[in-house]
Amino acid sequence: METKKRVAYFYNNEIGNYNYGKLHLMNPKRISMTHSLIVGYGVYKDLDVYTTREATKEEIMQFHDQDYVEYLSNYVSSTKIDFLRKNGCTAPIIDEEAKNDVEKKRQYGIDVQADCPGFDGVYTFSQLSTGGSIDAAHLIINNAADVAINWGGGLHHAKKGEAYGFCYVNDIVICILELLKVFPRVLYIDIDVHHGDGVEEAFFTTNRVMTVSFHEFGEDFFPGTGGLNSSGEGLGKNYAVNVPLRPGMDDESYKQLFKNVMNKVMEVFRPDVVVFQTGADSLANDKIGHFNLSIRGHGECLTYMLRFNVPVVVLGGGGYTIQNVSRCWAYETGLLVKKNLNGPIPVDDPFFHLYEKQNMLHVPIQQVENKNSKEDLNKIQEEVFKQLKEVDA
Ligand code: ZLS
Ligand code: CA
Ligand code: ZN
Repeated sequence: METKKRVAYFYNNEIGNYNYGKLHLMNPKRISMTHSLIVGYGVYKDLDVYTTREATKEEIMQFHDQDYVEYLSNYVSSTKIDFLRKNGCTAPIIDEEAKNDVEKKRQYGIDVQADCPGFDGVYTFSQLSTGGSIDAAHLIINNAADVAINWGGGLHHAKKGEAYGFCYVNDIVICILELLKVFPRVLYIDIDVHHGDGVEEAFFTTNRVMTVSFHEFGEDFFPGTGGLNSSGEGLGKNYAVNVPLRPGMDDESYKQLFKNVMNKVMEVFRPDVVVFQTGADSLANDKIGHFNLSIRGHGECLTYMLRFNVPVVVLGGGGYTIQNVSRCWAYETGLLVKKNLNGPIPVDDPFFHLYEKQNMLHVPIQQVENKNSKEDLNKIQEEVFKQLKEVDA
């Protein structure tokens, strides 16, 4: 018998106001859009709602290098400096010199033209993303929730001393480090269309964390790591699981593979807690990813993990067709409180204009070619099972 779960939800109104830059694909507004739908569909009242706080420097330095964190926290964009100067500010601006140091920017992965621009408030944005993931972990630790959601988290690429792939602070690694203070074994699941490289790397040599990432792989798809035989080292041998896939994955093949793999993982690893990164760039019609999942298919992967009666931290991640991201995460918040959301977007939603072309929660998807043949998928599953046979947790 499945019992009713206590579901906690972290949100801060500020997070949607940060801006990676006009041309960038990562848009924090999708977090506010998700929140509006959660309120509009009435899911809100079934959640324990918490306001997300900013993670402290000390918390962030549990994973990241001090010099990198100092650099990020002092970051002031050139446009902001120009603005301040134009308005007669003569005071020294803390890291003006450092920030204009091209060498330092390169070292820390900050580049305005590229994936990780320095933008106004980049550090506070990262603190908010991370604060939610830490407090989600604490609620689970204190047995105050069975499921704890932070849609502002899930930034899986950030490295110890470097921003990478739209991610500056790895809230997931820090969340898992908190959980490891209490729980012997943590399972990390990543259904973002990209490989969860930062999290995998952080726990590559330990058998206390198993990382499992499903991702698009090949033809130079970012980040290029996460091949079938990257499986951990030392004590961590076999505790990194990768499921590299070609474009066009559809609901049926993805769900089947996901369930088969996760069932085996639960059997051999028996985690005390699950951290689930639910990047929505694996949905159909994403601006970066090339999978073809429906919102219902994506959601079924998440709810599949509830049956094991292990507490779950649910985090966001990628997702670049922002109307579909908010639809997906609002729908999944509903699923977690046993509500099957559907129907039109509430007309009084403050972002209603963004959905006007297609005003339903669930949107139809076109059939595209699945570049993964049945044989490919069987082969991958077989390889993963072979690896999991070697796990003796
Ligand atoms: O997993 O593919 C790359 C690296 C590049 C190509 C793009 N150029 C700008 C840099 C060098 C090889 N990067 C990926 C990163 C994807 C990060 C996914 C994060 C996550 O979902 C978790 C949150 C990438 N794919 C697409 C782009 N970058 C990209 C496309 C278009 C633009 C505009 C804004 C910025 C620069 C121009 C950008 C990035
Ligand atoms: Ca992934
Ligand atoms: Zn992604």
